[in-house]
Amino acid sequence: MLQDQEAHAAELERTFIAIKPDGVQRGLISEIVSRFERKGYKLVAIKLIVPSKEFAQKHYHDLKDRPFFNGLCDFLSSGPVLAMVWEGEGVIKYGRKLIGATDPQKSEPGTIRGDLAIVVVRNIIHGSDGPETAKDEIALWFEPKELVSYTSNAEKWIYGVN
Ligand code: IDP
Ligand code: MG
Repeated sequence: MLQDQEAHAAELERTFIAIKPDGVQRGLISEIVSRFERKGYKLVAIKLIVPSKEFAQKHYHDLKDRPFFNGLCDFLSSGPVLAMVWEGEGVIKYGRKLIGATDPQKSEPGTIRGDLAIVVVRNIIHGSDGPETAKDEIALWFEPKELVSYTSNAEKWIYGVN
C-alpha cells in the first residue's frame, strides 16, 4: 500500500551522527557515510570540525561522572570530527543499530563498530541515543540554517510514498 505524503512527513525524524577523530584519521568517512546513504537515509547537514575540549564536555555532559570522561573529551577534541545530521523514518533507533554496541567486541558483525573497530575507547562513531538527545545534540553542533530541508527524488522509491 502506498503511504500518504503527510503520514510520511510526520514520521520523519533526525539524528546526530559523528565520525570521531579515529574514524576520520583511518579514512573511514566514505565507508560510514555510504552505509547511511545506501540504507535510504537523507543527509541534511555535514561539516568537518575540531571541537574544543569545552565543547566535547558539553557533548558528553551526561557522562561527566564516569572515570573515562576526561580521556573521552580529550580524545574527541584531538582532531577533526565529521558531524552530520541524517533524516528518515526511525533513523534515531535504527541508526544505533547500524552503529552497533558501544563496545566493538560486543557489536555484531555487519554493524559499523562490529566491522571497523576493536576497542571501546576508539569506537569511531557517535549516534544520538533517543529523540531528546538527538534534538539537543543537533542544536549543539549545528545552527538551524545549516540544516538543509529538501525532497530527494529517491524518497518515493524508498518509502513508497504516493
Ligand atoms: P555510545 O557511544 O554507544 O552511545 P556511551 O555510553 O554514550 O556509548 O559512551 C560514550 C562514549 O564513551 C563511547 O562511544 C565510548 O567511546 C566511550 N566509553 C563508553 N564506555 C567506556 C568505558 O567503559 N571506557 C572507556 N570509554 C568508554
Ligand atoms: Mg551515548
